[in-house]
Amino acid sequence: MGLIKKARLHALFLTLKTIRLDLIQKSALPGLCLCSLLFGMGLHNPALAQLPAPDVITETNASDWGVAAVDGIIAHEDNTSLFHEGSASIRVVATGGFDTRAWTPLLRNAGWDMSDVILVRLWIYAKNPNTFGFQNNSPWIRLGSSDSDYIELRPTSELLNLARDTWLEMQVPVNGDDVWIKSEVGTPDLSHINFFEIHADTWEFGFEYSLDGLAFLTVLDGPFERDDLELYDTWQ
Ligand SMILES: [Ca+2]
Ligand SMILES: [Ca+2]
Repeated sequence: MGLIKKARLHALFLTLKTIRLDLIQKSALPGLCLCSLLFGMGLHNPALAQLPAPDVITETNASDWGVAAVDGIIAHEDNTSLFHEGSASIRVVATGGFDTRAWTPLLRNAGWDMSDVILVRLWIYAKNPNTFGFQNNSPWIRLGSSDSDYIELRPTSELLNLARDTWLEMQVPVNGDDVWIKSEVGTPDLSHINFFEIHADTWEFGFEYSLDGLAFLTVLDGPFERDDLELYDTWQ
């Protein structure tokens, strides 16, 4: 158990010691009273409550995604003919040869508390007819508090080429590791993340990909299959 959780439990213990349990027992609605008390103390875990369940934002949810490209045309849609979880994925099609991006929610106003999130998981299926495939270590993802305050995670290799014509599971540690290099622009706040964004670039021009099973996972969702993740350093 990590220091943060230990500290929280210790604070909870101290708080409970000061509670007049006789007052709770005398309440006409003791259960409600206790629930209200615990809610007020944060034990309802608002971080988890605010986060979307796995795949919700990649399940017939294209209307809440936005896309943009430096050049060419980029479009997106719900893809009900190619998916990995549920009954649809988010398909992004680009004709250009420079940076492209797709983000959710559309208004970049999610307000997600990702303080406890250690891993972003998503499945991706790419089609790229160009000889050398993707470029600039695609895909790179951003967790943003604003357009100028975000965490960026970029692989050390052309990872998206491994997703050509097959589903590839990506497990991206929020703190980065040897596979995913973390950088920060501005002062992003994990307790207030307003959007998830994914970028890709290609040699030559034109490609597409489909995203599915997007999930923001905490240590409670583990154990995770990758043994090279240094996920637990701050929790043990
Ligand atoms: Ca889905
Ligand atoms: Ca390019």
